[in-house]
Amino acid sequence: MHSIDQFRDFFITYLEKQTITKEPENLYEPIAYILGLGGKRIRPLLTLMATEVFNGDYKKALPAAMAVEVFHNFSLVHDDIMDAAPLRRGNVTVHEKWGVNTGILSGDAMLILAYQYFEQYEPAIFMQLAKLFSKTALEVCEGQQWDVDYETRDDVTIPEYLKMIEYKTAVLVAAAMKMGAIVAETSVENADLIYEFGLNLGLAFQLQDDYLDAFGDPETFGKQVGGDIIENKKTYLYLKALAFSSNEEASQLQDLFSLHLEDS
Ligand code: GRG
Repeated sequence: MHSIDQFRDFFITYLEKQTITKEPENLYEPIAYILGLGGKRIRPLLTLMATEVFNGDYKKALPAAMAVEVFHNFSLVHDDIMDAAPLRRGNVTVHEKWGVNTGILSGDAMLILAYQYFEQYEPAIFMQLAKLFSKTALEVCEGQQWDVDYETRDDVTIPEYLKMIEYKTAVLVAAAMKMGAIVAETSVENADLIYEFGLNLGLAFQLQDDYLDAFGDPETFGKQVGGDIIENKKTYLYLKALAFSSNEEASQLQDLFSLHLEDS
């Protein structure tokens, strides 16, 4: 089994070989820009790892890993427009550099580009990847819509929050892993199990992201610290703070925790 650092290197080498810049240049330049800004590359390396876990060749998973990373970056470009965010990965955001209209169009183009990476697979695998991708992309939209809606609501519950982050963030992590399983041509049962694992990993990941927004080091966080609070985002920390200040919310939180305890 290769190490996480090796998988990241394999992915970055593949990404750097991609020809992104075509005409019109100002549509494609932002795509190359955002993909070149780095980031942790967590989702694509999870795809490669999942393929290898199920005895597949990680090289076969590179186009699927690329599709996941292009989609993720597209969602960041559009998210930054919605939040009017000045910084992404410590650099100027796409819409700040090229304007909102180009940001929207480049994001749209990335969504299609992501899909095109699946065309490199044989029909049976293509069908499974495309189906999973469509379902995931829609769920990400749904999660993002809830996130937007909750900005103007003060009665968001913890279960609502958990569903929102499951859709906004966790389903893509889960799909990234399941795609690796699909490429490895493992059993449906294995693919479903790794999807479940990815969902939980994604939830933990978003909870940590919420925490870092409030307490992260501005140098390493790469975006505006406290941005969620400024945007009135309903994060786990926010809702927990609310729970401590309201008896009704506190008892709801207790019910939720005892439910989890009963489960375990
Ligand atoms: C039209 C399908 C469709 C979607 C658009 C904008 C949007 C809807 C969704 C955005 C979802 C979003 C931004 C979720 C946040 C997830 C998150 C924690 C992002 C940060 O991920 P990292 O930390 O970033 O992996 P790096 O920079 O490391 O890649």
